[in-house]
Amino acid sequence: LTKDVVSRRVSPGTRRGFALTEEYAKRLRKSNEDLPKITEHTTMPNTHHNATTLAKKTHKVLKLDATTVPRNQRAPGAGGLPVIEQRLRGHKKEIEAGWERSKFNEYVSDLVSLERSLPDTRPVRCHKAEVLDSLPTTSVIMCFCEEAMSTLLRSVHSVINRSPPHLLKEIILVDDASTAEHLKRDLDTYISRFPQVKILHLPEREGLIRARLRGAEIARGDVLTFLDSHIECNVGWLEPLLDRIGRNRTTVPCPSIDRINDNTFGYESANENMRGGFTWGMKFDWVSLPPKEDDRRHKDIWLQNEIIKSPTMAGGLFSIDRRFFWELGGYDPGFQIWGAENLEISFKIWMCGGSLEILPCSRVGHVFRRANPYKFGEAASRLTVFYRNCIRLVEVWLDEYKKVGYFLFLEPHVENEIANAGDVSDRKRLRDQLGCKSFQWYIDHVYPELIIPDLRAKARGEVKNRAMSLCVDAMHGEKVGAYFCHGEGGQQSFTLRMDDKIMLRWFYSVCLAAGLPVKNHKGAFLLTKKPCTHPDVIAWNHTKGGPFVDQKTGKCLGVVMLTPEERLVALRPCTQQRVQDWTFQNYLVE
Ligand code: LR7
Ligand code: MN
Repeated sequence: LTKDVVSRRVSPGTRRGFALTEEYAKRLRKSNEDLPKITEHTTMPNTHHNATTLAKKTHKVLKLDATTVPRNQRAPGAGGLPVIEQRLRGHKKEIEAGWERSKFNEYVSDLVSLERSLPDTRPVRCHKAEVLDSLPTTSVIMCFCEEAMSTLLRSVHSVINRSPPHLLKEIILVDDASTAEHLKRDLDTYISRFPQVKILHLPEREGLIRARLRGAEIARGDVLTFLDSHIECNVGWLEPLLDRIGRNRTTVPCPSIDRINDNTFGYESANENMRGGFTWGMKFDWVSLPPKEDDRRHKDIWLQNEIIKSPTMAGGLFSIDRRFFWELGGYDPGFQIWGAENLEISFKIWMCGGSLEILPCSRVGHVFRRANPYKFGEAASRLTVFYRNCIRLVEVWLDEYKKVGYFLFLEPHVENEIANAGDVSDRKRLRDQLGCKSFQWYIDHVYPELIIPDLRAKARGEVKNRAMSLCVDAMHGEKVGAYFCHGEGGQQSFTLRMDDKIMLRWFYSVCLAAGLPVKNHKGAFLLTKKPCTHPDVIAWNHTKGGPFVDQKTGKCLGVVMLTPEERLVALRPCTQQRVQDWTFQNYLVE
């Protein structure tokens, strides 16, 4: 191996990289000497493009370097730069087809080298950090379903090129029964040149959660590192992760997730002052650091192993001690296709004796997609799959808070889906056996900033005018309408709070308020939406099935017809007629 190859196949020690101890540097050199020689091959193998277009599109092979300076600065995407529009001219059809197939700009991805250089996005202070001389090894597990060839291979190359060989036990690719032809033979041929890469073609679609379990079952590294199949590992990404586990086997570190632009494939640095939270709809959410944490980070700019303790993880990218993963029972194998496993493992890690961290000194880019390139199956939609997974999660881990989860987002679907979510008694038993702490403990100690909505209310659900067969509809924008009742909740779902204000849905802290006078309707005022603490918010007198009377003006909730299409709700002089009577779907206090 030439010196050049060695230097580009290891990751740390570059400008901002962490400090190398002599012992660690020795191990690294040794592991590089043991490397089998690989052939340079960084262009796209022939997949759905015919040979001529491929020849036109592939540029000179880019020699990868792990520093900030690309070798061929003009290659598309080199150095993590966005691919410029000029390159796209005259390719509209192919570009559209690529979006359709992969839900990102696959045409652009195909232009970018499979081994491009990236900007080093680690904070400068990372160079003060040191890692243990002796680190655990890792198996990298990457599941994919209908992934574009170029993103998949770029992911694989980035792992091979930027992981010290002695730490990378193997890469396990799990093909979750993709139907695309190129993900079978072509892929097998391509990766056969890499002895450390194994591929598992699942005969049946398992979904990402069980696919990960299949990969984890055959993994032999000390640590499991899970990655999505459209990522790029940046320089020095691996050592900080393994270092945290080497120091404490119950620590579960995640890299900071940079963004690979889904249109231009530009590599964009992540905002560091964020960590993982969640919504009561059981969705992962980025939240800003609480002031105390933020302060600590700003004051202590030379902080050595800089870490952010995080209540949850996004789900796709993390390392975990292999034995610890199985002690925790892996993932719930009852989870289908996509979703909720990220919160399950987050809650479980914290509640059952571990801890979860984000490491700003470890960077991995991810292509955020707005839609999925794979199907959700015949029986259920994307949403029902997600609901059922949420039900399993909530039943097993949320204790008395499960009511909050159910009420807030899953209604009105929850009733229908509970029966479809499957049996969770095994998972509950597992939690008991592990002796995990309560969800209350998790909130108190890990996520005290979490806002817990007040579940008490006088009434909930749609607000129906029986005489006119209309429902109050929050719509979008300023106005509040009266529409036919669709029964789907959403914008027609309200809460009559204990303070007599009508709030949108269950949680938004937005209430119905008095707005502008209505032209040509004497004494009528439109309704609008304001934060529930705003002085224009209306408190109502109401008894079941009767009128809503504004406590301040004595006016009643009514309907004005502005045009035959536009019906809005308004405050109007009371008439004692049935057209001003309203019924909430559920009255909770008599
Ligand atoms: O049926 C499937 N089989 C699969 O193998 C469906 C998906 N997959 C693969 C897929 O090819 C991909 O590699 O599983 C991986 C994740 O699927 P994505 O990329 O469609 O998911 P996502 O990136 O939109 O969603 C995030 O939340 C998911 C919840 O189940 C997973 O935890 C994803 O790993 C997770 N991704 C990340 O955390 C990356 C950072 C995103 C953020 C924030
Ligand atoms: Mn993803």
